[in-house]
Amino acid sequence: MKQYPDTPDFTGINAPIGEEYSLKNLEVEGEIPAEVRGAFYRAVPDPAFPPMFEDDTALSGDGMLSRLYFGPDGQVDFDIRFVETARHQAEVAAGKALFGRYRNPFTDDPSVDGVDRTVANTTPVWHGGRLLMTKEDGRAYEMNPHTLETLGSYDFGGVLKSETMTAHVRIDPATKEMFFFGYEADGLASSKVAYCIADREGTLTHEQWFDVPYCSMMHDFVITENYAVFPVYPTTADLERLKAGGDHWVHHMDLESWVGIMPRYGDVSEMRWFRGPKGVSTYHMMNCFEDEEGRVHMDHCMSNCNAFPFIQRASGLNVPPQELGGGLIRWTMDMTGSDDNLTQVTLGPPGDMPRIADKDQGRPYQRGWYLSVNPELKGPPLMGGVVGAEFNLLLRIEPDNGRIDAYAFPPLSGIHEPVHVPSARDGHEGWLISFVDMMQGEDDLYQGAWIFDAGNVAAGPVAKITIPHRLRPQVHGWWVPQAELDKSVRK
Ligand code: V55
Ligand code: FE
Repeated sequence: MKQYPDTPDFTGINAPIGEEYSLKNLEVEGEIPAEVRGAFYRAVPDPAFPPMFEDDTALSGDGMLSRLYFGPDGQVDFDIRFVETARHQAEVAAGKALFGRYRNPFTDDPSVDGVDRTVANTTPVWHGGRLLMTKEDGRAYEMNPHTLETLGSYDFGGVLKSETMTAHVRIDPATKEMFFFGYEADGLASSKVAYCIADREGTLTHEQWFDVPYCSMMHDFVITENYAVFPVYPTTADLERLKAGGDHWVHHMDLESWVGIMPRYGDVSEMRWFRGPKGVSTYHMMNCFEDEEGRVHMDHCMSNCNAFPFIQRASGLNVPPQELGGGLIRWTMDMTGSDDNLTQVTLGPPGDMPRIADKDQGRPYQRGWYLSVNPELKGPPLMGGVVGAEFNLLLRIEPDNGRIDAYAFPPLSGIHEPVHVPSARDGHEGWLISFVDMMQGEDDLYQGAWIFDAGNVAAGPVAKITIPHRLRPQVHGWWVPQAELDKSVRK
């Protein structure tokens, strides 16, 4: 193609930008809390070239690494650069797209046979003093956290065997170990999953492989103090379909979901499988924890069908966002029993992009935050992002009692996944920082980063940073405090 397609994935807020730039000393309204010092890294997909196929998805955009940096004196700077993946470099050299459909190498230009096709566009991950850019279809790329330069594909110093690494790792707050997995670990449509642990320095200490009930789009997982928990939802891949040039993912409304649970330092042969409802889909878990009765509670942002329009199309489904149902759902698995049932309760309304304080990872927790769509919005939402419409409600929920506080954005506005910045003050819940998009008139788009008091989101932002340059929607972000940046292994 010579031009970007005239589809929601490539127009409006999703129109490609493809520009690397730096902005210094941004304008701030309000006061930046003294505890907010460090870097907010974000992963932003942005296709550098018009795609080979008209029906391409925003999920295939080249990864860009963006940083909002809060300097020691409260100065705020912004930078964004491409991840120099092998794929991006091959396309830049050719001056056009060479990689075809989402996660289907059989549709690529023959000149890039065997070239790593990940775009590293989903989550910036900080662990062991290293910054990685991740996407679940391949291995991570290591980045220089100061210059945003790409250092290359990352295999934990030659130790990782899995060909893939999730974009959703879990870091234990006590041990600082990083728990992660990679699905399709040995190739396309495989049911092999690698389960891995890296110690606090980032050394890969464990890698074990197991089989899932079927090859599934395993986007996220969770840990507790004693377990590793692997949810499996019925969005499946098929090698023959891929070879025929078809879609990687098809969602099945008649297929069961599963949750595999094993001792987190145990052997994969100890995995116990619990059977969940048919047809449901979750991208992100908020948290998971054990109670004193030996039950495991997993809180996840579930919907009654896969939310991505391009996956629905491939599956012969057409469920608009407002009919996806679901909610913030708790599944409870009893590890003391012997059957494979789980129970389900609803904690909060439908939404996604959950965030908890790092200290609460895998533990009983009193509060979490996520994004939703305001049912009382007096006007249209802002179209854009990867699901079609942006979220416009920031929620704080107390999972124990269902209490919810919210900050509502006006029509034609959107909010992206917040990062959480902890506070050292006793009883203070810390801060949330989110990028926001707001149409203020016919063609007047405001974009910025807003800081909220995490314990009082309803009060609205305590500070607003204006970004005077168009931004493409982010996927996930990661907060790295200054003290951690100072311990970076890369200078
Ligand atoms: C997601 C995002 C992806 C992807 C698969 O948010 C799932 C979910 C940005 O890429 O490839
Ligand atoms: Fe995700």
